[in-house]
Amino acid sequence: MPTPRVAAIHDMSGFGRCSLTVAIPVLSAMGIQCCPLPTAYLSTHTGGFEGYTFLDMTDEMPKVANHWASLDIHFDAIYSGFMGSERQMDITEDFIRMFRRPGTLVVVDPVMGDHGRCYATYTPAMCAAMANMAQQADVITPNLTEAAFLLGVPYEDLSQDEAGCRSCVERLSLEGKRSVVLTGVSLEPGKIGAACLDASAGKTEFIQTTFETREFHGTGDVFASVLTGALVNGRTLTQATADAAEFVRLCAARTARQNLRAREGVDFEPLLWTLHRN
Ligand code: PXL
Repeated sequence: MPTPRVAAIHDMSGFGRCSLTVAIPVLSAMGIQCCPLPTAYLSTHTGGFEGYTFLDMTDEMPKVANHWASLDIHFDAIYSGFMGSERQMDITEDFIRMFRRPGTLVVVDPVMGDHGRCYATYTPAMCAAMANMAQQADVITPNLTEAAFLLGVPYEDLSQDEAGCRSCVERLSLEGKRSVVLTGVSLEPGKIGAACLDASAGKTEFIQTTFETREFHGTGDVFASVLTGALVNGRTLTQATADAAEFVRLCAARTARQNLRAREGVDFEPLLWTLHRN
């Protein structure tokens, strides 16, 4: 089988383990070629650091897309995440239109915020543009905060029990047109996982694993990268969700044992081998 290829449209944060510094190694470890299309270059991510640099790469993106198109490069999946400007959502939408072929999987991680608040560099206009762009996706992977933004409802109004999550993923599926993996779902104390609505099966399932003591930055990116890789490798949405939840759990457990600060992300590198496909 030829090596699958994924276009990854995210920022590159030099320190802090998120977005491309997670997507590239994770997809590579899963036997997938990752072609990065950076949206911005930051010295660190924006969660927990002061004074980070931010180089916006919006103008570069269409040039990269045009060059790739001129080379007739095909992608098995397009996987997007953190965006640096409003226009990048339109450019990403154009990219999807340009490169989508029958069978191309489009995963949009609508990275916008966490714990009920949006990230420092996001504006309401960017959140609206993200919701618009995410309509192109086959699969979206919002956390509860991002789900509230996409639905245009206050975060406090989303009830996080099973019925609430079911209703949330159903509303986010655009009447069954796209699959939804809602992350950060905790159905009982000490557990964490996701609710996934598989649009092709028309079913919602819950995956719960042990919550490993505390939260770390970038776990959403680790989750979405493993999920994307697993889907590209032929796993079902439920299997891919379980794979992603288990890898995040392993990483969080290891990182907690090492006493690392949350802003450094999860210490995933020594665990990449567990993702290797036979
Ligand atoms: O993990 C999401 C993310 C990605 N990229 C950048 C971020 C964040 C979250 O804070 O700041 C630059």
